[in-house]
Amino acid sequence: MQLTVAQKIISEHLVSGKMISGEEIIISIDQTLTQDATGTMAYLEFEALGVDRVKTKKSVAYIDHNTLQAGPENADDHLYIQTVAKKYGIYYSKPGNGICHQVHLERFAIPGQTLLGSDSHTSTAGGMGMLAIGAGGVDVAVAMAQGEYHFTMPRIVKVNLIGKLNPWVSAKDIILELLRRVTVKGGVGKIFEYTGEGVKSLSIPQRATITNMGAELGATTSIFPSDEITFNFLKAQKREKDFFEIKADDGAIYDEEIEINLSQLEPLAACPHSPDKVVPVSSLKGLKVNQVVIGSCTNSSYGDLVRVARILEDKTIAEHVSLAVAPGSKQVLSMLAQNGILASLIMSGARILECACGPCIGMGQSPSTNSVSLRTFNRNFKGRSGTLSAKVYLVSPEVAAASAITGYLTDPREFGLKDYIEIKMPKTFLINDNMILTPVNNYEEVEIIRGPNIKPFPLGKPLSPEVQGKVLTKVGDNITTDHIMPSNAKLLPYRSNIPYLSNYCLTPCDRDFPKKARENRGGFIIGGINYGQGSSREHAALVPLYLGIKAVLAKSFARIHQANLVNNGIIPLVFENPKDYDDIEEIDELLIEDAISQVKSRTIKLKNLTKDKEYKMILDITLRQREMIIQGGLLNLIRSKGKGKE
Ligand code: MIC
Ligand code: SF4
Repeated sequence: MQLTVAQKIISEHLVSGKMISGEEIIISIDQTLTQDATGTMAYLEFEALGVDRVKTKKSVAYIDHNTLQAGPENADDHLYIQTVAKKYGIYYSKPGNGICHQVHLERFAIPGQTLLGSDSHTSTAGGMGMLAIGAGGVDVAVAMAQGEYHFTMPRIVKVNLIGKLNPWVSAKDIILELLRRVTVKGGVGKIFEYTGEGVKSLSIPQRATITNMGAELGATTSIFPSDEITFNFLKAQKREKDFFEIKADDGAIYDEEIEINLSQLEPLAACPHSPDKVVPVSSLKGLKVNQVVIGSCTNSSYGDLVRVARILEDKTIAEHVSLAVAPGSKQVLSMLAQNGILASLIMSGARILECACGPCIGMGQSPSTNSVSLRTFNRNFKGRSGTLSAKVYLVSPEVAAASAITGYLTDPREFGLKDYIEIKMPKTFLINDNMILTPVNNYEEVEIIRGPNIKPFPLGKPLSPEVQGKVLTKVGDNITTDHIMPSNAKLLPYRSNIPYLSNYCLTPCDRDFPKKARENRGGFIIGGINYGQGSSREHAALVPLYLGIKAVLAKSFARIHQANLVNNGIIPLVFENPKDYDDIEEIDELLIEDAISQVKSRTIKLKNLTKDKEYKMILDITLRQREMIIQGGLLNLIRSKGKGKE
């Protein structure tokens, strides 16, 4: 049978199930990654599974999110992760070494292998031809303990790239174009697989920009074939032995097909407050810009920053602009420093930040009130920058750099640089893995250090026969995990402290939500379309669990969030008739009778006691997930079946 790249990798790793879209499958996981904002929970959950060592070929713990240390909390979390990593055979990438996805691409990603990461942008490694999936912390904990991952076989979308990018049009514009067409909910349940003659013209970091932002489509993952460009990248990283060629068979069958003609693209921008509100940069001409930030796991590679530096060379940023640059990794920053290019950035007025997520997750550099911020990042959700009134536009590094100079949103084709700046991939990157601590043999002697900020995580309870409670809040479409569990410099230090975080749950939508949840001892949340889009943060389920949320009723769910709810024993119900959404109001009293037998079926009867009505709700989850709901979550399910096993 002729197979696509994704199907080849899945079939090679298939432990059970059939590779038919919509069927539950189990695949073996070769590698895992965690970062520090999700890592503390993931490792607490891993410890609860009671195994001695990770079962993967390679697991890596990165510190890249919570690097502003305004108190001991973040440093305590880092120390916990460092010691837990040492104890269980996990590589540890120290703070300063770079953003997990950039470093993973450089030093660990392997074509043809599988990667599960507790971060939604884990798909970045798809640029290397790896099947790389973002998931909640407990799924990653289980993958480390058992070497496996359960998920629903996605539909495979062929993205046929034809033509070649014109000068000043960038890989970012390819994925922005796809977001414009498909939207932030259009990728749910799908893998985007890139093919066509256009693939050859894209470097690995460019491919990784595209697979990275596949997360914004809501996709399960995105993947490129591996070819001689992949080989050359690996060779330049002195990892040619990791190369494995993988391409789709002629005649492979895809579920859907999209074509993008690269030659017809122009510089694009995603407008506030969603990555799919995409328009041509030329249509925003004259927009005054107050801040420009270049970096994040989407656009902080060596090539990206060299081009930025060349645009900024011998120029000064506009008087009213603040420019910040966060290189993606120590490798990128040290290469810029070594060849002197860093000086062009500094001389132009750029504020050089450490190699970390930084402003992307609101860790510093919040823009001023009502200002316009251009960012090369992947998300521009309202308030994510740390400034609620800021208007954040997502653009390519080229647009960002040109605009920093002019002070207005600028199409780089009109910036006045005569020639396009071609960047050649270096023959060899500067390689020094001294910030990656490797697993040790004498792990029995390692003592895990837990600071006072690390609190136990809430554990779901077995499902009660009657699920009853009030509607605590009703929110609209496309609610992000940044709404459900906001993250910023003030809250991120408490990622291992669920009781503290619970004071902020859903507050961007409903300031009184935590109070109402406490007063009513939990209840129900009502959401619209694509509820829980965005990050993989499990906290968006753990915190509602802590507040006693029993079920979320929505028009549809984002993939990772739905899995996180189920993993924590919260029932994700979809309105069979979306009009019922309009009928339910806050404070209505809802009841699921005979819940244990009802969750075994696809349709659930939900009573509105206040209005004396009954709604049909769909519970579209797998058999194993139904068991999870009954047992009160994944950890309880595993425990019920014996240590570390299912
Ligand atoms: C994000 O970009 O929102 C994050 C922060 O990287 C999250 C993970 C988290 O919330 O810790 C993600 O994308 O999964
Ligand atoms: Fe970090 Fe931003 Fe990438 Fe998330 S999207 S991993 S916060 S750089």
